[in-house]
Amino acid sequence: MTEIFDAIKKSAIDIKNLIETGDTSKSSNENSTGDTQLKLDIASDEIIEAIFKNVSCIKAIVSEEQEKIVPLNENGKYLIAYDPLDGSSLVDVNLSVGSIFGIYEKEFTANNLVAAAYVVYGPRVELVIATEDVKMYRLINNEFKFMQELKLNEKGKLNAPGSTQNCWSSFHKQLIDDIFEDGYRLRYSGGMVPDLHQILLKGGGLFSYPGTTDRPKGKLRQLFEVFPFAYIYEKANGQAVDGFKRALEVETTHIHDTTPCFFGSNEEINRVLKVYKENAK
Ligand code: AFP
Repeated sequence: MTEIFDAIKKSAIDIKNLIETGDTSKSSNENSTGDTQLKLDIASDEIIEAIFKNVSCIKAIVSEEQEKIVPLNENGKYLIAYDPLDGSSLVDVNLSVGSIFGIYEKEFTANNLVAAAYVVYGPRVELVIATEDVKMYRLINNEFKFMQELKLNEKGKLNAPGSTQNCWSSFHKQLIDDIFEDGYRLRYSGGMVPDLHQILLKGGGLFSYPGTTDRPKGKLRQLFEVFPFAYIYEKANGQAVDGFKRALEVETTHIHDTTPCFFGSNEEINRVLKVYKENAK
C-alpha cells in the first residue's frame, strides 16, 4: 500500500500547485450528483487518475467527478474511491479544501475499506493516513514529514453543524442547540476536510451532516467522503454513525450514494445516538 500513499503525496503536490494558479470558474459539466463541476474539480481529478494509472496495485478507481468505475490494472489488489477536491467552491474565497481517499479490497463497500487518507490544502498542506493508527504528515520543502499521531479525547469542545438549518428535524435542532448550551464552540467552514481535520487536531467534538427535509439521505457521499472519514475517526478512538448505527455498516447500492453522518468523540456520538433513537419514527 506504500506505493498508493506515495502516489497520493505526488498528487497532493500537483494539486497544491493547481490551486495556487488554476482557473476557479465553473465548467459546463455536472457530476453524477448533479453538482456543477468547477474546472478545478476536473483538473484535480485528471491529476489523480493519471498518477494512479501508473500504480500497478490499483485495480480500479471511482471518483466523485466521474459517473462510473474506471478499471486501471487488471491484476491490482486495491480499489480506490476518492473526492479529488472536496469543497472546491471554497477556493475562490481562499478557504481550505481537501482531497479524500478510501482504499478498498474486493469491492466498493464499507466492510471492505482497508485504509483511508486525506490531504488538506490550507495555510500548510497536511496529509493524514489511517491504517491501524492515524498519522499526520506536513509538506515541508516538497517532502511530507511525519508530525504526530492523531487521537480523539473522550469529549471535545467543537461543534460543526452542517446542512440547511431550516430543513433540520426539530429534534436535531434541539440536539445542536443543547450542545451549544453546554458551551461548545461553533467551528464550521463548509469544507468537510478542514472541518473534520480541525476536530481531530483539537482533540474532539462533533461534526454533523444529518438527513434533512431537502436531503433526506444527507449530502455527503458514502464511498469517497463518509466511509474514509468514518474509518479515520474510529482508528483515532472516536466514532462515526448515521444516527442509528456505525457509518461503516451502511449498505451501498450505488457508487454515488449519500448518507446522513455524524463524526466525533465518544461522548458526543453517544449523545447523537441517544437522541436519534428516542426520536426514530
Ligand atoms: P462542495 O464540494 O460542493 O463545495 O461541497 C462541500 C461539501 O460536500 C463538504 O465538503 C461540506 O461538508 C458540505 O458540502 C457543506 O455543505 P453545506 O454547505 O450544505 O453545509
